[in-house]
Amino acid sequence: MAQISLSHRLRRTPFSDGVEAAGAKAYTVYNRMRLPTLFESVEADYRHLKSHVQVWDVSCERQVELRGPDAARLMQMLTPRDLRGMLPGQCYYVPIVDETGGMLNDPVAVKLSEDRYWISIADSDLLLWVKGLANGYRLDVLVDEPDVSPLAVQGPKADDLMARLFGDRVRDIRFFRFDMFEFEGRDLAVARSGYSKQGGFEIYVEGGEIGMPLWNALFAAGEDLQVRAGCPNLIERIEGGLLSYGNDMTDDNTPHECGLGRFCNTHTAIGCIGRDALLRVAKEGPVQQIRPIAIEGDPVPPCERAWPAYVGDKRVGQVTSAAWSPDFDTNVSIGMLHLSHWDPGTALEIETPQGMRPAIVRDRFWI
Ligand code: THG
Repeated sequence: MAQISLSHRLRRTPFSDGVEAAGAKAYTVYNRMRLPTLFESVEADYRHLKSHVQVWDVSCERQVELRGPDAARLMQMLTPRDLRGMLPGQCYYVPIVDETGGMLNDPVAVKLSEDRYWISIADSDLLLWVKGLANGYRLDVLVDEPDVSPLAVQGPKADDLMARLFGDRVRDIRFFRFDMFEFEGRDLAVARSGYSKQGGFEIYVEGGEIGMPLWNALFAAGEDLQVRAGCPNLIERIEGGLLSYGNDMTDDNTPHECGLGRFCNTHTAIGCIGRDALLRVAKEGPVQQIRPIAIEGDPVPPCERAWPAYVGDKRVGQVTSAAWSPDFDTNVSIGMLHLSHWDPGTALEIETPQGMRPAIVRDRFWI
């Protein structure tokens, strides 16, 4: 295929100089910002991520900041997850839904204080929806996109690398919690989270100027740990069942269809914009849902468009993410299947660009 042309509109990040020097071979565009997708090869990057430690420029996970007396009220309007128990220092994975109960985004919410949140967004223009609500409801809250760029440190040696830079206290951060750590005189939020199942941290880098100094300090500290530049890895995230907004789900899907029902408390999330719509559809239950699907045969090509799933002549769903897994010796994939055909063990045929492939619905992801 031809290349995608670069321009100022496809925003650089505070770490772009480091990413380029490290030899990124391909990028995608996410929230109008560059996100590297490949360094050595998807398989080599995968093996390294599962064995060592990587530093990821995930600046494209932009923050929507809510600040002011109505910040908590606005935050609860956005999501069917009950936020009453959320404390400063916690991160919550939160489905964001519109008035029909359709998914607008699946971000990580970060509670900085009682009147201040960051919403660390997936790839959709959530800022516009949130500003619209804040203004339409005349809420006393500031909504903007601050100069904050997440840098992820992921992999089995992430604790060791981070401890060298920030001290042993980073080891005490619990999953989906954050604490403040100093770097070059700045206080940065460091959370135990990230878009992989290998463990690790996300540093919310506030102030683009310290981006490259921090990047360089991580690589200097981790030479003997074989630290490398990396990025969210397609194979690893499918194995782990981490969903990708825009690929695996859109605003046509409810959180329940996405398998995110465990992050919804629709009955008690009073104030959520999509609450009534979700209560209506919850009565019936979803008629389609995300499922892990193993696709047999040789490695499949990248899933650039949804691949229809069939049982006989009947279309029963679609596959939206797929990759060859060296560790599981099969093609791992994520699909959306109709309830008549979503049971584990169901045999399907997937229409790939290389023809029909037999496939089997699994009972869980590959973790
Ligand atoms: N970190 C931060 N921001 C993000 C992402 C991230 N924004 C974009 C994108 N990723 C949002 N999507 C997800 C998807 C999955 C998870 C986080 C963000 C995730 N899920 C855990 C899981 O499924 O195992 C569990 C979450 C939980 O138990 O609460 O981590 O990665 N800052």
